[in-house]
Amino acid sequence: MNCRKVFATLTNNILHPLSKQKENHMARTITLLITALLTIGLLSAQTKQKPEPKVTDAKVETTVIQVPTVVCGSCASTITKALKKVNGVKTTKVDVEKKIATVTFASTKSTLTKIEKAIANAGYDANSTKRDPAAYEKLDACCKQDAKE
Ligand SMILES: [Cu+2]
Repeated sequence: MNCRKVFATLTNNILHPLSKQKENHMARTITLLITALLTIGLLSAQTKQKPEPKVTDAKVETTVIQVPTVVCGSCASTITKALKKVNGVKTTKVDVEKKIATVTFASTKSTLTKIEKAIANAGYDANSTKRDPAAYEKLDACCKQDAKE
């Protein structure tokens, strides 16, 4: 761009501020368009990445374990604490009334057998897995009521 052109443009802008506004407007529109395109690009890239975690989610299993020797809230918290230490276990919910433990776990990291074993090692029967007698002995007196009956 030579001096003359620059001068002409400047003069034009001074004389016709409207055209400058138009230019500004266009520049803004272009910026907005680019931003929009970039956003769409980023969003679609994220959408493409999403299926991966979904695959992992699909491997989360829910199991309902019979825990017939559970008698109180203390039992429930003992089991919950024990299961928290099991690799792959996501959630644990012990229902004292129904005597069941609902456990969600990543099947890639854990198995039902491992979960049953963890409950048994905490002193409670889990499905057909019998409790560890030594662990049972260490439980609070209130948690041993099933043996007295
Ligand atoms: Cu108890």
